Amino acid sequence: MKMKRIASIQDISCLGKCSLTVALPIISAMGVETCIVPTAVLSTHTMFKNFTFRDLTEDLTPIADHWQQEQFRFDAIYTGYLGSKQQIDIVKDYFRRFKQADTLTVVDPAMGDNGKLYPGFNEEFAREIGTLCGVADIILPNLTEAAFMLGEPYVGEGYDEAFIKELLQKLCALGAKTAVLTGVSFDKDSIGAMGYDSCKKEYFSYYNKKVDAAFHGTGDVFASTVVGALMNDLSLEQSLKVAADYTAESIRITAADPEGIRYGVYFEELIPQLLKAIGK
Ligand code: PXL
Repeated sequence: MKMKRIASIQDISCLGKCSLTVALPIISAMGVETCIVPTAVLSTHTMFKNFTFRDLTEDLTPIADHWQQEQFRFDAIYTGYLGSKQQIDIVKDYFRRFKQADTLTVVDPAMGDNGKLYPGFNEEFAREIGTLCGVADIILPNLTEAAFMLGEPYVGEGYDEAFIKELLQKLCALGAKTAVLTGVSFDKDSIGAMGYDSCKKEYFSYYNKKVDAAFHGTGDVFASTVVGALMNDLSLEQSLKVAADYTAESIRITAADPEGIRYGVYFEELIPQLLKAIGK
């Protein structure tokens, strides 16, 4: 069987375990060729102080030009953390050039958490990311990103299922075919994801036990695993389960190590289990 090939467009944080340094190992391990389009090189992710930042915007269109000359095809295009409106416009151009009938576009609007945007982003940027979500097949925002994209107040707790369903409808109204909200929690013991397929008009969800710890890059672990699982022909619902279990277990083992790192999670150790979970 021909190996699937995807392109992932996001930054390289040299140390920090997020964006491409998560997408590349996870999706490759799942047996999918993972081409990368690095949008910037940072010495670390933005949780550290004094990180270096080299913007690669100028390289993005020449990369697309070359790929197009070579007539490369992609089974999916998956985008994460992006740095500017210009980069968002270029990603839309990648979609126009490389999206064929069977190419899945997955947008993780990685720009904030816990009610706040990451350093360097503002409300205008959030609305721009909303327009990128509008041209995607699947979007994977957390509650913070959803609120900023919709220009609504952030509600981080005390909400009910009807509230989440309404948010999902509004996210699909931006134009995305399917929206998945991550970090959804209706009680103190569980957390998970709820999605809405606007074509089938169906909701789906998956929850597991909440681990009382938060690490950078876990949204990227989750999104990368969803993409990898979908490319292994799992349904979106199955992919959410695999991704939620893998992310939760990565958080659990990291938090359990008192001497462990706190800037990312130990996703590497669990790759064998991840492959079992997708039947490899
Ligand atoms: O995981 C999201 C992410 C990606 N890339 C960079 C980041 C972050 C989160 O802070 O700083 C550079």
